[in-house]
Amino acid sequence: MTIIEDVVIRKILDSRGNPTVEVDVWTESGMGRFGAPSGASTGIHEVKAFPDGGLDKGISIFREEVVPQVVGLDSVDQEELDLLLTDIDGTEDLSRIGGNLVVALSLANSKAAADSLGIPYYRYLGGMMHVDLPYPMGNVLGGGKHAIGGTDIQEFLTVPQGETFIDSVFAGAAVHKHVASIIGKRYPDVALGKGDEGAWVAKVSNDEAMEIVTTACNEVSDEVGFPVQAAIDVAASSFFKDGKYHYADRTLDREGQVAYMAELYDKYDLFSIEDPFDEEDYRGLADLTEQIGDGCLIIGDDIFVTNDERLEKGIEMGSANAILIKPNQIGTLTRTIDTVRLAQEAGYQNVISHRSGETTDPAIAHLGIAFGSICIKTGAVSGERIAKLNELIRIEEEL
Ligand code: 2PG
Ligand code: MG
Repeated sequence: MTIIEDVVIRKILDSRGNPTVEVDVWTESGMGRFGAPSGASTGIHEVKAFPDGGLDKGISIFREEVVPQVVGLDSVDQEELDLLLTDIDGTEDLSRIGGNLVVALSLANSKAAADSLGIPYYRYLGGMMHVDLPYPMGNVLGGGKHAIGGTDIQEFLTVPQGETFIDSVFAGAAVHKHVASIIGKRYPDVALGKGDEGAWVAKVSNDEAMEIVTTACNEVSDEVGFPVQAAIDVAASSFFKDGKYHYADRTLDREGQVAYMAELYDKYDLFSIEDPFDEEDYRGLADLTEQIGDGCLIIGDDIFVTNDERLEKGIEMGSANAILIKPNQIGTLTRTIDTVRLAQEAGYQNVISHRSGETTDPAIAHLGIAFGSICIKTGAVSGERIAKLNELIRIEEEL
C-alpha cells in the first residue's frame, strides 16, 4: 500500500521566474508532490540548491541513478530514503544531485506516505501531539537582496496574535495595506514597488520603515483588539564587510550592532529579530540574546541553516533563542526533524519559513503544525505565499 511504485521529476517555474523542480511520488494507494523553493539571501553553509553540473544534469542523474533505487522502497521509511539520497549524492553539500532535487523527493515521499495511509499530512508528521497553529509572520516592507532600492534591513514583518489563525492572517493583510497608505500619505513623492515576497519596497530609511510598520501594526491592533507586533529580519551578512555592518546611514562594529538592535527592540517592542549579525558571529548573537532575549525572540537563519551541528554550537554559546526552519537549507526531512528536535530539547522556539523564491506548494503549513512552530514566516500577500496561509485556514477549520 505504501510501497513506492513510481517517481517523476519535472522542471517548473518559481515565483521569481527561475527554474526549480517538482517531484511526484506514487505508491499503490497514494501520491505526494513537492515543489522546491529557492533563497536569494542564502547562508554560505546551506546545501547547494542546484547541482554543480547545472539543473538539467541534476535531473538526468536523478532519473538515471535515484529513481531506480527508490522505486520499491516503503514510503513510510523516511529515514532510509533520506540516507540513501545522501549516499547517492556522495557530497557534504549535496552539490552532485542538488539540495532542491533531494528536498523535493524527500518531502514528496512523506506526503505520499500520508496520502497512502489516508491521514492529513500534518497528522502524519506530528501525530496527535501537535495541533496548535502558528502565528503568521508576514513581510510587509523591505529590501535587502529581495528588491532593488529598498531598505538595507531585509524585512520588516508583522506578527498578529489573534485567538484564531484566520483572524491573525487577515490582520496581517490589513497591516500590509496600512503600510501602503501610510507611505502614500507621509511620502507622496516616493514610488512604491513590491519585492520578491510581496512586501512593499520604498526609498525610506530603516528608521522610517520601522516607524511606518509599527504605526501600521498599532492601527490594526486597535481595530482588531489583539496584539499585533512588528519584527525584523536584518539578514546582516548581506551588508557585513571587513568586520563592520555598513548601513546606508551608519557603520557599526559588533558592539554598535548589539546596541542598535537593543535600541530598536526597546523603542518598537519587537516580537523578534532575525539574523542581526554576520552568519559566523555566534558571539554577537550571544551578547544580544543575553541582553534582550527574555522579551524578544532572537532567531538564527543564515547562521544555523537548519543544521543541527551549527545549532548545537549556538546552544552551547547561548546564541539566539529561536531558529528559522527551511528544509531546503539542509536537504532532507530527516535532517530537518533532527534540527527541530534539538531546538525543542534546548528550549529554542522554531519558526517554519518560506524562501524568497517560492512555489505554490503548501507543505510548510503542515510542517509548522507538526513542528510546534511558534510562527510561520511566509509573507502576507501574493499567490505563492497565500497558498500556505490559506492551507492553514483550511486546517484550522478541520481542527
Ligand atoms: C530569509 C528568507 C525568507 P531567502 O532570509 O529569511 O524570507 O529569504 O529565501 O532569500 O533566504
Ligand atoms: Mg532570514
